Amino acid sequence: MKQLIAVFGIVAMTALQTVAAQTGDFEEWLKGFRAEAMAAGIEKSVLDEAFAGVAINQRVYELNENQPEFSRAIWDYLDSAVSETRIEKGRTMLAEHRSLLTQIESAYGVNAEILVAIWGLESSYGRIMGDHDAIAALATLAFEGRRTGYGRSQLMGALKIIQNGYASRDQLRGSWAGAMGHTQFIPTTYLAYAIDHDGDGKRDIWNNLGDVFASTANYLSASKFKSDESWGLEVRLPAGFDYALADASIRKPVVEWAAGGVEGVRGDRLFERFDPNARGRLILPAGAKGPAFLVFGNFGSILKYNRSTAYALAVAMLSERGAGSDHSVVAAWPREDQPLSLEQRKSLQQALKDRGYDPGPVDGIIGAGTKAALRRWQAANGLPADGYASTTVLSALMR
Ligand SMILES: [Ca+2]
Repeated sequence: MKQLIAVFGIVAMTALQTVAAQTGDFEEWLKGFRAEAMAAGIEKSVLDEAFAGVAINQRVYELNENQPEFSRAIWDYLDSAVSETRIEKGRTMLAEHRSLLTQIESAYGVNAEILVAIWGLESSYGRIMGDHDAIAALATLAFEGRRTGYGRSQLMGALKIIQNGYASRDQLRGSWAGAMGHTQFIPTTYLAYAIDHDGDGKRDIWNNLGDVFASTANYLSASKFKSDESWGLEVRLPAGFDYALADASIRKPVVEWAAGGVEGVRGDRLFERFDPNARGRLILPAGAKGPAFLVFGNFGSILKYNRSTAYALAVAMLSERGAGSDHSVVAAWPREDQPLSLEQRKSLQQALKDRGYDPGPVDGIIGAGTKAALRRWQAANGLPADGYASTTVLSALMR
């Protein structure tokens, strides 16, 4: 017992010393940042109010340093993101706020169902908006770690929000990364796109649903979202399809996809649903063994909101379900084919390199270079060239 206390004492003291050292540095850093902010036009009174009592947020510091070893499979994400509970609640919210949403839909050209889907995903319809003090969280990110550039620009943005009187100092609460309100705007997005819908002088994305929906619609509209167009649909590919066509850089008119044998997964012909000249791209989020989707410009607008295919698909599915459809994804996800861990992704890149298919740097990031190298290796080995990095392809490569 005595020994345990002694050991615990040492650990505790080390931790305290680290915090003390960090706090000293933080105070020093904050002086420099304040000078910079004043040079950028932020008033001293705003800085005094904003930083009174602000210290490093240890929890934010740790979350920022934590690089996940495993990425989540898209089907696991979609199972929870597009749950029956969220669909039901979305339908209730659509009914409850119908007149406000219709007003905003006609003003901004963004469908009510899309707005409510984003609202449901970002904060579970306002239930979980994050309760971190945004100034402290952003100052922690700006001070040290992997996101100092992001932290600095967002902290400066938060100060401008206070100075302009859009929101009060104490209202600025949100996620550990500084995303705030019902639809999780970061400060620079807020400054550029937040709207005072009810005209009370505040852009209140924390309490006023008119401001929330109008701000979100305004942001999507700036990303070229169009309410009379579709996000896309799940499609069926013909036998012998050239998977090299499912590439982010290949965008073709509906007429060409249809001529190549692509059709709706429920047998619907593309012409009947879309403008034959609308340009779309094909995505295979889980490779050739999983579902395929033809996506249009609106899908790209949703991706600007959150740069994740899984997220954009969840918004698309939720919005369709909200609009009354009972469709879910038809083709089965390859649930046995797990995504790769960081180490496995590096092994895959190294194996491609060893076999003469240069994937670029061996960094565990599956980007365009790795996908292209993987496609070349798959094509040379008589496999569907989908460029999808999974456990199956890794073991085939290692053989
Ligand atoms: Ca307002």
